[in-house]
Amino acid sequence: MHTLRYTPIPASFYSARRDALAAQLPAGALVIIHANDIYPTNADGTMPHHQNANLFYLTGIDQEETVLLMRVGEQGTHEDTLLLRETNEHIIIWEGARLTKELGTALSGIADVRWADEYNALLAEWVPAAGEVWLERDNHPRRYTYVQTRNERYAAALQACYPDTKVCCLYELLAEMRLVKTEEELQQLREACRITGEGFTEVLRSIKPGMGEWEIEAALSAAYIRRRARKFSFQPIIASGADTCVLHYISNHKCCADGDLILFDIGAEYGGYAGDMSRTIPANGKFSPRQKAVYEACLAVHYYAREIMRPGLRKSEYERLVRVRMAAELVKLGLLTQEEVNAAPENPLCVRRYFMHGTSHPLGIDVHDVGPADPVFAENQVWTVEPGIYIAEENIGIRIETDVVIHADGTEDLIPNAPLEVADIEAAMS
Ligand SMILES: [Mn+2]
Repeated sequence: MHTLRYTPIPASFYSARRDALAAQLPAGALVIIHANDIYPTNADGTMPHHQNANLFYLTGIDQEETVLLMRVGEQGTHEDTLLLRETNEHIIIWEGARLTKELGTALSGIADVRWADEYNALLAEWVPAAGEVWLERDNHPRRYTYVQTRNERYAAALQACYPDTKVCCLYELLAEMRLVKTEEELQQLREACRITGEGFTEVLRSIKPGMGEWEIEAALSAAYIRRRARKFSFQPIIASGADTCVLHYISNHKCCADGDLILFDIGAEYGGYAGDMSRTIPANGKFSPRQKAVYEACLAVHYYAREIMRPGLRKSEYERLVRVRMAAELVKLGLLTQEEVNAAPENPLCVRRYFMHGTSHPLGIDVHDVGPADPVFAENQVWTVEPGIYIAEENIGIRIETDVVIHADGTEDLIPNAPLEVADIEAAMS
């Protein structure tokens, strides 16, 4: 569609997602999902709008002030209404026209599109008539609430206005749905990952000692946006030297010194879907023997993790198996003793001294995408695979991450276009 930088998923996908959600809800349920707020910075400034992931998942609409209302009837039938911000003279001059009702329908598959000023009147009619009101809430286990979201604010207001109305949370249902990707979603993720790997490989060739981490960030940003990404899918980590051991280093303010490693944790966002990749490279194009030994150890664990990621394996069991494999590598590197590992050989938590994060998280609209607490791997789930070894006393931090789709017979690497082996990295940089 000419109004978007990306090729959107067809509206039939969004209709099918709403059908699947409605099929799990009781007759009389009213679903209400709001766009995320536009957050202020200072003076007349705002943060860029970032769409609510569940609203995007169910409508494909990436515009502020959007609301999805679904009235569920018997046997999963449902009537959907989309509220959009109406364009006016002021908006046309300052921001450009917003979606028309026709475009709203074309993108979302929802026939009943109205302007957002009908919001209060519609809810005054539909909320008291509803048996249950189902609201979007973010129950991610690691969520930290700095401010109330629009959806949380509405939940509080609803309970105050209609204390007898039963309010239910959509989080678990949508988390379960979003964990398994459809073919349309896989297509967006493949493109996000293609851009992520291709842009990195292009930039890799020009990296030299003395470059600023920020210069590499700028080159990556150009490489991604030129390929129709909207932006990085998260704050990019370009960490050299000691900062390779800072897991979420994002200031990217140092110059890369000869002999340093540079750890990249980067991703492009395409069509609302996130790529997420880590690579670790020598600033001067050649790994030292010790850097190479640690890299090869991490890579062995990376391949092992991809190998055992199969339908039917539970996530926590997978993480345990990866820890066992990592323990063996850390012993070989002289970082752990065999005695330490033997104290708990089935689950050697001592590896956390050098590998302190999880191996994998779901990937999708969100970089840390939603899912049930401890899911069982299944076909068409998309996961990152990202073991790391961080030795602060040696200024060696290595993380090797790709994204994979789980198929019946194994995993599909979504970033095969970025060098992974030592020889390939050194060749690309020579
Ligand atoms: Mn990741």
